[in-house]
Amino acid sequence: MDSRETPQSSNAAEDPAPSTPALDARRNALKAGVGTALVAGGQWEAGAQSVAPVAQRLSRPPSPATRPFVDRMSIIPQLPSRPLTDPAFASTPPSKWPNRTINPATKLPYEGRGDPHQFRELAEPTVFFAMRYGAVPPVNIHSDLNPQTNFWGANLGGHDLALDRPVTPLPTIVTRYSDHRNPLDNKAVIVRRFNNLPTGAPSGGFGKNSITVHTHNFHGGPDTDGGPCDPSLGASSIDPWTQGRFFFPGQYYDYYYNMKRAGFIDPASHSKNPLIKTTPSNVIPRLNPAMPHGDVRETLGTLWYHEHREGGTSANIYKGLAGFHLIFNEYDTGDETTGFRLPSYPKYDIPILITDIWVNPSTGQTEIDLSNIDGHLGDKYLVNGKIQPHFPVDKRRYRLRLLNKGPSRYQTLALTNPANPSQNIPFWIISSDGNLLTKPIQATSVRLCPAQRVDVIVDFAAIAATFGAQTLWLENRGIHTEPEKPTGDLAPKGIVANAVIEFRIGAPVADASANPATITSFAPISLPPIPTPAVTRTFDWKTADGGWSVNGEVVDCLKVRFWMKRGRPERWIYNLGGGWGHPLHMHFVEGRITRRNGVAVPATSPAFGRVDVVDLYPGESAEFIVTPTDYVGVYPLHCHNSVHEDYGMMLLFGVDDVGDTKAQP
Ligand SMILES: [Cu+2]
Repeated sequence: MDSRETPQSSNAAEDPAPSTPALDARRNALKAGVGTALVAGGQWEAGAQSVAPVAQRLSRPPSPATRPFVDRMSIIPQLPSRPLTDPAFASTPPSKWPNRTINPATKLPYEGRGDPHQFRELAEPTVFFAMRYGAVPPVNIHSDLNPQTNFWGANLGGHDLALDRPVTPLPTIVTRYSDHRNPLDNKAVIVRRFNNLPTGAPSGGFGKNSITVHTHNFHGGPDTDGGPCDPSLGASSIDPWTQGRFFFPGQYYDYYYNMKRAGFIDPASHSKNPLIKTTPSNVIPRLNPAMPHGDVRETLGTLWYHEHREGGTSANIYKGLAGFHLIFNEYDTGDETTGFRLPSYPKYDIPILITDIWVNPSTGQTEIDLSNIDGHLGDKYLVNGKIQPHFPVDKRRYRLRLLNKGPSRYQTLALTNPANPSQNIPFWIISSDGNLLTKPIQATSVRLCPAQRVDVIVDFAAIAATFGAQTLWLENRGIHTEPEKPTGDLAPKGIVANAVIEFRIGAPVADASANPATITSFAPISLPPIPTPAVTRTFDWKTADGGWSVNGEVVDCLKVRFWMKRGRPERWIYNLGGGWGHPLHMHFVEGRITRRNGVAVPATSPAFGRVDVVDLYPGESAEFIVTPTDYVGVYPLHCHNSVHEDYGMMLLFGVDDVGDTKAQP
């Protein structure tokens, strides 16, 4: 047999990576079901408030010194679409049902997917992308450091990885919604992802080569959601409830995006008989006659996609397996001369992926400390693959799409004129987690916890004129020194170590984009009314003995903790115990935060918008209103400090036509 492992054969074969003993012990305990037994015995509640001693947390030496703003920020390449005659598809065209034929070379099915694409008969794909995941060749992240060898990425879909080499951040996927004014329009998409990751021990000792890709937060079926679980570990039987989500080296996985907004299924087609279990295989595919492409108010714009396998997400994202997925539409067109006239993509609409890394001074390589279950904090900002880069800008308006990749750091971002840090420099917030607000809101700072996105409009011409700035820092003022929580305090402005990017303002150029001050509404993309919830559930996010829990239980990939009913609104109460911060992410549904710490969120706040991450600081609580629509199946709810997620802070919930009313799932 070849060097790669057959995943069905044993647990040991699943993970060729020798990871840290602490993580393995934790995962083995989870796999052995120890967690459930301990819950039954009440041991989780007795757990210590902190499982990692402070000395251990602080024991890492700092990264090597690097000069700020030496390297230029990269623009992330865009993934090209491909014809079906491309080698990526020619021998096995994408189909609704997965290709479970056994590949003699790997002894595995050609495709990792277990489920058929839900509702695919309503919109057969018309646009095709491919990408191949693999190791990134040695790459320069700063001129003062040696080339880095621990990153994984994906290429632009070319057949030959030696010619079309993997990059990180992953290529930007750009798609469009089907035009909601034209029932016959169809822009449905397939992204075929090949796993060409190395089969030996991973570089740097971290990373898992069995992967699943979540597009955060596309409204898609469980087959395409990139869920974290695969209890079957590649078994060849097809069962709609297997949660078979992984694809292994040598396999591919077809992800299907129908490019409709939420609300495209006719509620009258929901099953009315509670005795008939609604599964992905027996849902009735019938379009909503009132809105066959869904509800325009459910439009998303800035999404990102990332690896999400249970017990390995933090290492795999840290290793580079994350990128942007942008969706344009009839109004947010990507062209500043049409629609809302937001700055044109790609020249003046810039996706910016921010993360913080640690470079081990003894190896010179980017590494992650997985022994600390509280999280991982780096001491260098890595922005589109460069440490503390500079970026030349024209003297005009830009749309910056900011993503905090995590794994653990909460950010509070502001613009600083290094020549005069006392100035408060305004910009415009236009979206929260990829959802346009009702209109642009002016601000001088924005909070961004792990996995959150914000689109901002920065008018470099106005800032240069008003404040005399020639350069401008995007600066993180949030103080976050212990991985499990931010302090909530702000550092003074103008500290160079806190600078994420230095913008260098150049000459004025033509600008046809709208002045955000004159945009009074993003209608018809607008906020739907907040529905009256029919069910209330409470979720306590807290420590458990040796890990992190939701309501005292760690994740169990064989257990669906509660069931939502399609179309029925729910109120979720999130409580944080102890002194921890948790960014809480629900797949598949955009929700509304109606109250924070008992206080109603005002309609004038950016936090009034639709979100998929609830950014809770230590001791906070929130009320979150969510309504599942269209798809049935199983999805995760989890903390997006991905180290917490890997150590158990996740659950699976289901959506069907019956639902339950468990108050504390
Ligand atoms: Cu957490």
